[in-house]
Amino acid sequence: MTTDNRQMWKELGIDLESHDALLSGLGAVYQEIYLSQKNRPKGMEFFDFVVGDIHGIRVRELRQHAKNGGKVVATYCVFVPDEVVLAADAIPVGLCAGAQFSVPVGEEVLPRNTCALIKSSFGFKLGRICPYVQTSHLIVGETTCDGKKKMFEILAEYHPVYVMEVPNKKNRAGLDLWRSEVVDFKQVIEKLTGNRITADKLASATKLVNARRRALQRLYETRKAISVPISGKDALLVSQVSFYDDVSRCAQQVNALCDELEKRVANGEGVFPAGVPRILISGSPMAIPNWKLPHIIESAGAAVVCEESCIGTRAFTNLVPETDGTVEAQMKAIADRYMQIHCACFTPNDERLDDIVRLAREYRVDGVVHYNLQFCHTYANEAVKVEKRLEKEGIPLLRIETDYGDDTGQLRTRIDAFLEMIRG
Ligand code: BJ8
Repeated sequence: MTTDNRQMWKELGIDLESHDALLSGLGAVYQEIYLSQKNRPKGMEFFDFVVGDIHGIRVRELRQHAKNGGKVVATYCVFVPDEVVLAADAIPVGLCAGAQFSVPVGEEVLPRNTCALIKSSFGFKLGRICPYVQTSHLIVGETTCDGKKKMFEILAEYHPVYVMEVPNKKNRAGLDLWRSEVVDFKQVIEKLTGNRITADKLASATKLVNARRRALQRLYETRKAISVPISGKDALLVSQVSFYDDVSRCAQQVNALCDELEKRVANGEGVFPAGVPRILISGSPMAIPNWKLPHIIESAGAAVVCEESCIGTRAFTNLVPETDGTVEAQMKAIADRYMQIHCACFTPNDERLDDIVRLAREYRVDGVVHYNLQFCHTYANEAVKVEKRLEKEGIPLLRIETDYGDDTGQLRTRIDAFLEMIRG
């Protein structure tokens, strides 16, 4: 940790003592979970570097952007369209909310029976522990689940917040509402930045974000191979980093990693012993540094080959059509692409069940682990339907409900039993 970083954090109003504790804990966990893996792709070095300097270089880049008059827009959900932010020369940053460290801080204000993701994100702001939040000019929330939607009202007492209304139904009225929300969001961003969003700017931003989506699609494609060329933990990390790294650099680095992975696939070179059970994780997002479940699954001798999650397939499935049409036509295309994200906040949401079955087949999985953050009622209730559907399809399922606390022993026992059942 450099003196320069400390000075920067101080200027951002970071609580240095808490922040030191967060980073030193993170370093030890990363060593144990990530750096101890064998035969990692060389392309992961970039992502190790990014995490190793998680609150350094990238924050410095954002600060420089702000010093040059640019704006930083922080988000918590894959519904917030990055294209609109980028088209106004602002930088979107997906905030992490996966650390137990900030949960007790969040609980000082929020009810304890709130999901860990919400408490963690709120705690980062309240405790002044996250330099990304501190660097941002605006946090964009959404009305996806009740917990988040009400948390944003409280968060607005501490930071500028704008909330987008995400409809509950995917019908015509829902789509119309969402299209108008995206147009309103454009106006908010134009006002924030003082920049007009033109058709050319939107078209370039769309190409940029699509390039990142394509790179992530390519990464996930390699995981369908019989010999899986990358661990689930590493693939998850790449997805996590893609939320806050520079969009173009991230796409380049993911593509460089894919060049290597595709060679591995061609040579039949995998990171797991032949015949290990293949697992699809489905459910709530795993924000950085939430690596608990994939670590337990892979330590138990299975391979996580896909995540049906917003830090996974939901983030990159479906591109925005690239056209040089009018601003209105492009905005409509952007809005329509985002309405294809099958979050459990929608009712009904049968498309998500179809996705899980499709992904299970495409990635040739032996079982699905449904991951549910405790107190997340939308995913918990939807898990009932997931269970029925997978039973009908003959796909084994294990439902896990957990938070960011240390229940590793208990989870390990359940995962071991599930894998034992799969192995027959
Ligand atoms: S589009 S999944 S990123 S809302 S886990 S905070 S739902 S109580 S995160 Fe999500 Fe957007 Fe949907 Fe994806 Fe609420 Fe549940 Fe907590 Fe959640």
